[in-house]
Order: sequence, then C-alpha cells, then structure tokens
Amino acid sequence: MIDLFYFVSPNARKIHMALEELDLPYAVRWVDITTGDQFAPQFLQVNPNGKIPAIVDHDGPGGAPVALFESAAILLYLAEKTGALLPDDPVARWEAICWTVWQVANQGPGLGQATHFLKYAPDGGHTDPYAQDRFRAEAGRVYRVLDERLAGREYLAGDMFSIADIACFPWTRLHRNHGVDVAEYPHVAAWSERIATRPSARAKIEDRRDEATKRFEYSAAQRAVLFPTAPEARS
Ligand SMILES: N[C@@H](CCC(=O)N[C@@H](CS)C(=O)NCC(=O)O)C(=O)O
Repeated sequence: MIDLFYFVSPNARKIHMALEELDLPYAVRWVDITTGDQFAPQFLQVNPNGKIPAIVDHDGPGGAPVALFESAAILLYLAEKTGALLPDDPVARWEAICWTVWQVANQGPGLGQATHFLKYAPDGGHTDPYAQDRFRAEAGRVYRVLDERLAGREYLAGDMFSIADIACFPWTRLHRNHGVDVAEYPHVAAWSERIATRPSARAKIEDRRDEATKRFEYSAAQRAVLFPTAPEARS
C-alpha cells in the first residue's frame, strides 16, 4: 500500500495519474496546504521541504517502508518499482528522464510563478506589471519548447506514453492561468487532448476544499500560509 500525501494541485495530480496508470493500491492522505498541514511535524518527516506531493510506500525496497518527495523522484521511483512508464530503449529512456526533469526545473516553476502573478497576487498582480510580464513571457517560452518537442511525436519520448507525459500534462490543462491559450500551441493541444482520454487522467480524488478555496478566494490567513512575504520566524 502507498500513502499519497495530496492536495488539489497539478504536481499532486501527476502522482495520482501514475498510481492509476500502474494500478498500484494507494490511500489518499489529505494535506490542506492552505491551513498549514504541510508544516506538521509528522508530515515534515515524510517531506522535510513541507510540500505535496509525497508518498510513503509501505512495501519499499527490501519490503521496508520508504518516504519519497519531489514529484520527479516519485515518478522515477514508481517507474523503477514496476518496470513501466519508461521506454526500454536507452536513448528514449533518457529522453523521458530529461523531459521529466525539464518539467520540474522549467515548466512547473515558470508556470507556477505565472499563475501566482497573473491570478493570485494581491490586486490581481496589477501592482507588479514587471512580474506579470516576466512570467507571461516565461510561460510562452515553456509552451513553445514543449510544442516544438511534440511536433511529429505522439509523446514526449516518442511512441511510448511515459512519466514525462504524466509530469507535463496536468500543467497544460491549466493554460488559462498562465496567460496562455493552448490552442496557439497545436502540438501541445493535440497531445493534451489525447492524454485527457486516458482513464488515469479521468480518475478523481474527492475534493475536500471548501467552496471559497475551490474558487481560489483565499483568506488573509490562507495567504499568509501559502504566499508568505516575510522571512520565517525562527525561535
Ligand atoms: N518541485 C516540487 C513542487 C511541489 C510544490 O510546489 N507543491 C506545492 C503545491 S503544487 C505545495 O505543496 N505548496 C505548499 C507550500 O509551498 O507551502 C514537486 O515537483 O513535487
């Protein structure tokens, strides 16, 4: 059994998709990152970085429990554990790994900042046009790079659906949040629609957020937890 430490987010959705693709048994452990569950001592033992997703595989290497964090590491772990979702051909395999790492180093951070400054920042970010312009431009770059890679390919590593596709797909479903219309990137749009038909992409986890949080109408207290602007107080 695998514990999936989860909140509604494209990063957590990757791991949910991978577990569904691989048909591995899992239990969802809800971590409300808007109220600070990610800083609870018990959770920090699983992920000292205080972010979801994370997993505990109770049947880890040698049959012992293992805790893992960072979505790329978790995807690689699950692929290695099952011998699936990575091509056997060494070149295609390393291509899949490159695009998985690209996602966590480029697509996730760039689109995350675009979402922040275009959608969540105070006053809708209008007080900070530099940040909005900067990350709208970075979002455009990220979609262009992905589009060029997908031209003439069904999936990021070629013919085979892999963890690289699982890593990148959930973010592209949120293109409007990035100041982007995915239709302007036709290869990304077609690939994303193809993946959206997979049962793993349609699988649902109960959304335990309240209605205001679902609309991303965060209270001052939630903003202080999620978007701190002062250095951490250390005792
Ligand atoms: N590089 C990490 C990013 C994880 C991440 O940023 N998680 C966010 C949700 S998408 C989070 O837990 N935020 C809570 C916080 O920063 O306090 C990964 O790919 O797993």
